Amino acid sequence: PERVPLCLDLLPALRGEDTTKSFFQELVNILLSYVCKSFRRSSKVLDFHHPHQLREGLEGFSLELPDQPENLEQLLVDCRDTLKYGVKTGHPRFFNQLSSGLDVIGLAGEWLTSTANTNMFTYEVSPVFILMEEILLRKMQEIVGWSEEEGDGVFCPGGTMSNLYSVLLARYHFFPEVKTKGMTALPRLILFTSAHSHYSVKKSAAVLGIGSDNVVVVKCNDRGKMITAELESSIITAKDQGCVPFYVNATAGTTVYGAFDPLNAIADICESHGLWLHVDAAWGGGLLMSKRHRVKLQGIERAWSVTWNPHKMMGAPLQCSAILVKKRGLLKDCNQMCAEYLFQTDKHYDTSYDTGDKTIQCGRHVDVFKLWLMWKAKGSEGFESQVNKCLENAEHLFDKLKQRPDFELVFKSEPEHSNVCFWYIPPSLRNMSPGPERNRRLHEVAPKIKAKMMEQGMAMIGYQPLGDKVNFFRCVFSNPATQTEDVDYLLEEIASLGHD
Ligand code: ABU
Repeated sequence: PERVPLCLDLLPALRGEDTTKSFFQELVNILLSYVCKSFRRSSKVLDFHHPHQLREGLEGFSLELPDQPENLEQLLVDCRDTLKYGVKTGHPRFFNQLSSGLDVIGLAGEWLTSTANTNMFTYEVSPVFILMEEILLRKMQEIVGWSEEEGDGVFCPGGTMSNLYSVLLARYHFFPEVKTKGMTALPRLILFTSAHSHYSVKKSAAVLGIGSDNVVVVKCNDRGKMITAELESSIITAKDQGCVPFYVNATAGTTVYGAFDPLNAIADICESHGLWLHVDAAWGGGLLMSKRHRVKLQGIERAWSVTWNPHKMMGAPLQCSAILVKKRGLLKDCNQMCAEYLFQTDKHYDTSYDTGDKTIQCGRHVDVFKLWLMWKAKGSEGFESQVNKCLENAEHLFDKLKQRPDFELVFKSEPEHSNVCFWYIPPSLRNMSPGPERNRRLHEVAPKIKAKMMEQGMAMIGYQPLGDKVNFFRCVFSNPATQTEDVDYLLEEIASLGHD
């Protein structure tokens, strides 16, 4: 009988081309079927199983690692099952995360990137990708509003890393001796960020040895925007206490409320106190692509550094995050270690293109090709329509919620980004007066609805408490596949699962 092929029969095996081709054809069929299903409303967003169920193995899908090789047919079944029990983040009814959607061109870019399997540290191994990164960074800097003489940056693994870079660079800018002497050579540094900002600012302070206690959390107004008077008084207090303020993070598009801090007012304060201004536009940066919405980021051009995640609002496949730095050369000065085995200075090309020494990584994944290809495919205008459409979905949801007596908005003002925050109020709570007992019961509503929703698998949305607000739903739109009919579906689904 004919032997079922094993991975040893694939290339580089002698005469392995045919086996490799048919293996890939089968794999492409699996992937294609998954892609098509992801967009089909009749298919589930997820087929949820508890960790112990998946761990124990479902219908022959075993996660255990064998001693003997499995054949290629089994590997294809494993590939199919891996997708089957995962979450279709490209599904039009996946509202759970800031990064969602399945961009077909972006996906093609990711496939090509994996096929090229190279490293972003030197021009010699990534000539085309290094130049694409330069072009993309320049384009993004131009969109931010920096002049041709300004601007540097790198793509790195996610918004948290981009924010970490910003704190690292700010500290180096004011205290270059930190690179060799460490924190012992420095005074007590203080940084400032708003109560609604991303937790990565505190994490950066912890990772960089500044300490999370030295992050001053500035109060926000009801809409989640930093109160600038509070920022100014916190800076003065820190100085009076003998500390050295050096950095302010302003958020353009907060994670939960989608709020935009007043960038110009914050920039004025930073200028008058000589502080580094970072704008975390991981989520809000995409709005720069829209003539209608970019006004919300007015003042971003005054930032010293900017985080912008195209894997969020622009729909690039994960991961795709940039840290943009106004001052040219700072990244290199701060991070360069001149490893001689990699960054030889006597190479036969312009070694300023060996950008690896600007980063805190050594090996670096190619995150740029998919975005470059998407930009080619859509043009800047394509991104603009995509962003506008997501915000229109948010406006639609907001209008619907205003009309319904069974839902309550967390804040009454129009959404600025695509975040819409709300409670579902079950019949048993509708006539209860506000107070601790109602809050206690309301806090339990969203987790219960979400659990049922995940068991059924037809939609997915996130919830959280925030400040004095008990658990509420946060709906976000970044998936161009989502239509208003999906928004309507979501509300009906929540109401039917939450009705008591
Ligand atoms: N800041 C990372 C994204 C968080 C979210 O998807 O909700």
